[in-house]
Amino acid sequence: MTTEPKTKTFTPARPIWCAGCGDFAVRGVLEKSLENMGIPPHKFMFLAGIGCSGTIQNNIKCYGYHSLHGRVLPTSIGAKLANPDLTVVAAGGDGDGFAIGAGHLVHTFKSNPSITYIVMNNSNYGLTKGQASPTSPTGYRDNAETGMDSILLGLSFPSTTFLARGFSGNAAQLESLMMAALEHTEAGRGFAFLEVLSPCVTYYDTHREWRAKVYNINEEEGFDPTDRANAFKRVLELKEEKRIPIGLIFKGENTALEKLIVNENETYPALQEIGHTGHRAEYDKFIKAYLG
Ligand SMILES: Cc1ncc(C[n+]2csc(CCOP(=O)(O)OP(=O)(O)O)c2C)c(N)n1
Ligand code: SF4
Ligand SMILES: [Mg+2]
Repeated sequence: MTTEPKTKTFTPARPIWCAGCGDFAVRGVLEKSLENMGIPPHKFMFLAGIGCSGTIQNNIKCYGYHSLHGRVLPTSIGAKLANPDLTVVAAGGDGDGFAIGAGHLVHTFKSNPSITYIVMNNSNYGLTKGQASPTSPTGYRDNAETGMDSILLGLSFPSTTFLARGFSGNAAQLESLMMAALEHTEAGRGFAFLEVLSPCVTYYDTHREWRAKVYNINEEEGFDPTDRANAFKRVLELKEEKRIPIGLIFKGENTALEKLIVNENETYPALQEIGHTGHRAEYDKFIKAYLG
């Protein structure tokens, strides 16, 4: 006789990305890194924003949450503060994170919660057919603005603790960066920001251009990722030389948000009894006091 399983498990969906999309590599590397780290699905919460990149959380076996466009960071911080024992990873695109969600990114750089944030940067809005994003260069589809650099933005906050950039075309390096990001958050050291250059082969195929321009800053003799001022200087210089620095660009120390906010001696909010029966006596006391 077969017994029914007591719990239902979620079967990941098949990706709906175009063949050749850089996001496939990001998914593969994340899955491998979670396995290497021994993080089981029931302790892993994966949240994503809206965009082609945002569908990534449908494709990994874990607890997943598809947030509103641009709101993946506050939602992920909420999950981490509700249960700091969870490994929380947020993901999304350059539009989601650097346009509509830019304000949240600024505040996450400031507050330093121990979550990993993966931004799949393809320098356009892939899902809505290729409009210019904050990282698109001048001239892309008549874009009159200058593209932003998220690593320089992150370096400008004294509170940041982990800033890295990978390339989907270099899976080995991306895996070491992903592992380093997860180790950073697992150790409760704060916010791990990982931008991944992830070309959109359908609307803006930058694969060859980016392959020719990427520069592994960690292979540079004497480069010290704990030196914020030098990291800022080198990223600016490399940009002027039309190179794109990749690697672990900055690593620092700062108290993580959950350590400042969550009381470790109390039951974490997500684990507290929320059914009305558990609070009936307090509720009755409150109503009695209110009615006099
Ligand atoms: C509030 C809101 N505004 C606009 C949209 C339309 N929209 C969906 S995805 C997207 C941009 C996606 O770009 P990006 O974050 O770079 O993801 P990609 O598809 O490139 O991976 C936009 C503008 C939306 N879904 N919700
Ligand atoms: S449209 Fe671009 S970003 Fe979206 S799945 Fe296709 S290649 Fe990837
Ligand atoms: Mg994009």
